[in-house]
Amino acid sequence: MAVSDQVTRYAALLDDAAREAREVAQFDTDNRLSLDDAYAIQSASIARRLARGERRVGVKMGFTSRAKMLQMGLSDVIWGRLTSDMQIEEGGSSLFSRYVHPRVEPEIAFVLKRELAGDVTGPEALAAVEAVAPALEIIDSRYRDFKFTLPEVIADNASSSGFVLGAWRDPKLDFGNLGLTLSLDGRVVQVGSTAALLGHPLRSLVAAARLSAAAGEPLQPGWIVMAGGATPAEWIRPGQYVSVDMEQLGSAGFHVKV
Ligand code: OOG
Ligand code: MG
Repeated sequence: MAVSDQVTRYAALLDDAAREAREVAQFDTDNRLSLDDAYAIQSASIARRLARGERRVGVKMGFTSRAKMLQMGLSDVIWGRLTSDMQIEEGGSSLFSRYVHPRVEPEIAFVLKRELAGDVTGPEALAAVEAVAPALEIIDSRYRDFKFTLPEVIADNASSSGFVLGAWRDPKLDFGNLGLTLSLDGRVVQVGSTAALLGHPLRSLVAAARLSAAAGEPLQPGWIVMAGGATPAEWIRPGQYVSVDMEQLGSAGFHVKV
């Protein structure tokens, strides 16, 4: 099969699976897909969402902490695309039936005030940040048993399914090593720090600027960048209240609706 046919076919498969909250079998266990093929599939699958009226709102970074690399057994930093329908209102709810087998992880998010592209330094990246916020990402791999190869998870938009943003704060606040907890129904299930993200979450933003520009989609003013899970992800169940609490930045949460 020609590569372009394969890209179209896998993009449709993963987009349909996400829309219908259905799992699919892995399709590249013999490692035929290159990373470029995988990102082409991701891009084509997101193009289908945009064609249905969703808006592009930013970027998510993956495997930026050792905790996540170890949990998933993969060690390359990856990225995915955020669209408008993925955002869950802070304090709001999200239907469990929308997902296949969702997990949640605590993150820190940036919103940009200007374009940020290519090889930038940490201070340059910081100068483009309008605000920072505590955040949660819902990851819901479309692959059976949440098992995948690196190209497969990239093709599946890095498992991204939803995100919640807490109140935006001034980025002048030193957010390089803030303690954080992830709680389910008020019970702490993970403890970590923003320093888990490549040593400093700004490094994740620097990587996002480089990778997005290389893909021809430079980070835009108003875009959100999710820096990556600071702790292992936790399974979530219907009826739970999921929250992140971050030193100085405050908290963010949502209900998993039955
Ligand atoms: C892949 C997504 C990784 C992160 O924050 O590291 C990710 C997965 O774990 O399914 O979102
Ligand atoms: Mg994540």
